[in-house]
Amino acid sequence: MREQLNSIRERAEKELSSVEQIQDLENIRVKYLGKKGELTQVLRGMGTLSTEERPIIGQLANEVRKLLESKIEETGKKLAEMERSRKIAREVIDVTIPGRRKFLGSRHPLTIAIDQIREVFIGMGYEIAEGPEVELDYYNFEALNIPKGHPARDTQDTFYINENILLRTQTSPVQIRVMENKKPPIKVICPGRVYRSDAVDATHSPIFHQIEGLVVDKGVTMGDLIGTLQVFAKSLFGENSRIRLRPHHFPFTEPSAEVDVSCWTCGGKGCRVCKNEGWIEILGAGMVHPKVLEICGIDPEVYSGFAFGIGAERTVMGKFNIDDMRLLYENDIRFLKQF
Ligand code: 2NM
Repeated sequence: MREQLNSIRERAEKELSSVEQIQDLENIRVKYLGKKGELTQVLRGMGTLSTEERPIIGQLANEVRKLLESKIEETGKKLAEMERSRKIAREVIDVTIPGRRKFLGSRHPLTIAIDQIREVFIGMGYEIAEGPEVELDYYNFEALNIPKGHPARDTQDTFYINENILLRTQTSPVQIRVMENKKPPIKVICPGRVYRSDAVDATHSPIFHQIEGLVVDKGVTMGDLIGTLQVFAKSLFGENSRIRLRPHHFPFTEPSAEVDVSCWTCGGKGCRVCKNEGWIEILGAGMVHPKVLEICGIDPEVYSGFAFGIGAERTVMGKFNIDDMRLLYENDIRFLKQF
């Protein structure tokens, strides 16, 4: 039994000295110290020994067990430490590699212009009103004094969903809804997306943006309209800019005008930007037609109002000197980065 114990110690120590995996270490433990392990078997056989031999062999067996236990623990620690070092070596981070720069986006030029226009009118006490882009024929045309058969509602220009429903061609239907729901005084601007069945080219897009304005109160005159548009032009295009009204026709205003702003590039002398005109057309305006007021339940004998519509794309293209409208929708980062 003494030889057996010595043999167990020697073989276990030899195996422990060359072990490389935690699992192999566990196998060694089971092999010698487990329930059916070699050392356990020896201890079980001690009943056959004489009373003199039993304590001596018992002590030796205990020493071997303690020795193996401590060697196994020690080897386990060593293996864990080795594994940790290997892991650290694998996961090494080179802190000298330069970082990746975060790309910060910017506002779209259209948004910049629309926000600026909103600010100007908010400064004059206007509220912002919004409405559906999928609109009833009634609000887009009928209530705006554009009866069936009028060229403005030609199917060439309008995207119809069905006979009564269409994509709004202007933001005026929002203003009709405001007038229906609110008693004067009314002072709103309606920025938003509008749709017309136009082919895409440098100055046309089937989806574009408008900012329409509406003021209704007692005693509102053409003078108020002109003063308002003058303030608008100066805030957007500079203190020296002037406006010019040319007579025009809209079904929903009377009188109506197309409005030009003096060229922001040459100041009116004539240049490439204004095609030598000195003036650039950016909006339409007029006094709200009495029929439109009446349709909305506002007495035209008591109240009057003015309205205007600003083309957002046209304004942005002017402001930023952009010669092709398509650039505004292509999302080319090299273009957008410039604003
Ligand atoms: C324009 C030009 C002139 C306009 C009229 C109305 C309403 F609802 F009051 F009748 N809203 N917007 C208007 C007038 C729009 O856009 C070029």
